[in-house]
Amino acid sequence: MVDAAVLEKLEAGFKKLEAATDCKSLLKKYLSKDIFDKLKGQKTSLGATLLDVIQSGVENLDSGVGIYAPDAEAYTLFAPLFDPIIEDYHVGFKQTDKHPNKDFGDVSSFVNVDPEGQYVISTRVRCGRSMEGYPFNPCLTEAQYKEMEEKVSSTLSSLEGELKGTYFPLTGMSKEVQQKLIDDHFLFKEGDRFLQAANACRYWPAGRGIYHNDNKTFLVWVNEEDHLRIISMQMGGDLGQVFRRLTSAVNEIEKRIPFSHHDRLGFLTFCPTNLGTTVRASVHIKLPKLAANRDKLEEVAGKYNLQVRGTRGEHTEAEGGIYDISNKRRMGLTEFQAVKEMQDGILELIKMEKEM
Ligand code: ADP
Ligand code: CIR
Repeated sequence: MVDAAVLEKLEAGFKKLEAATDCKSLLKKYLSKDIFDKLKGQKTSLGATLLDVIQSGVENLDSGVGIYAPDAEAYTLFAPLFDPIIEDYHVGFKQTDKHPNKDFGDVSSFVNVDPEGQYVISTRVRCGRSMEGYPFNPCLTEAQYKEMEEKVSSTLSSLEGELKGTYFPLTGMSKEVQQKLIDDHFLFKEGDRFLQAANACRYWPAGRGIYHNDNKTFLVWVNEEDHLRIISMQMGGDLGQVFRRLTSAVNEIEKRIPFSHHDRLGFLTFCPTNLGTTVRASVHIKLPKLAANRDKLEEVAGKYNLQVRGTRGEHTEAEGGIYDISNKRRMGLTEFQAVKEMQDGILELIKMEKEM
């Protein structure tokens, strides 16, 4: 049984969403009264409710999506809400569709998207992974956060060659070092209100940290939004080199840590936008002519299934005309296809900019 206090919050949240006529989130779009009534009394075996799923989007009416999965079971139990949102975000991944098996494809077919270095400042590809046997943020205990951090950092310490690096826990890191890592785009920001409202920042900074190699081209975020975010990045537009480094890192880490995988949804993540491949391949790019109007840029990018973000990531503004442009879809296509979609779209945008 769901507590009376939780039910009361749920009813108030639903009313708030109903009244928010200018709210554009997918939560608002798909949480009908029927679905709400069907799901409000449900509880996962770890005790998570619909409130855990929707509270971020209720508190932040400017959310693009607005929901998170407190544990793996939530994707099944609350499927009447998750499934249409997944289908909408991942552009046509239907409720009867099955995400394909992992396939990095022929990584040598990726190119430098800007060999003359005129537009692209840097390139990054990341993927997310959840550790088997652990729920997501709102259901984790402080002891679990620390245990996971220990498992991940000790595993990463066995990596060699280009992937060899050091783990830096957030606990004890000076504010200066932390801010420099954030400003240089290597570390997650602190105090994300969407994550906070989703109950994803409890016990912060316990169990959180970053691993990176010396030149910060290979990085792993530990226990931020997802258990692991595996990242490859470097200056310039050499997507081939960036993706090759990522695939070799993921292959190495997968040999050592078992990850949560769902037969239909692919790799499981806290946010439904990251399911499936979990891959976000992005460039930091300057397109002064195309970007003279951000709405226009977003419209053109949308045609290629690309998403435009600000310089410091999601929900930020562009600084100095630098945009973060990445593949939007992560489900219903392979890792290779997700990165290819980004490569093809960026090559088109650069071509358009040149012709303007
Ligand atoms: P995520 O990649 O996990 O979805 P964000 O949108 O919050 O998360 O971005 C995380 C960080 O990665 C931010 O500091 C952002 O500026 C940085 N970033 C993303 N793409 C690039 C890129 N191509 N080059 C450099 N930094 C990047
Ligand atoms: C939102 O709904 O805006 C936040 N919860 C973040 C969603 C993830 N964004 C995305 O487009 N990948």
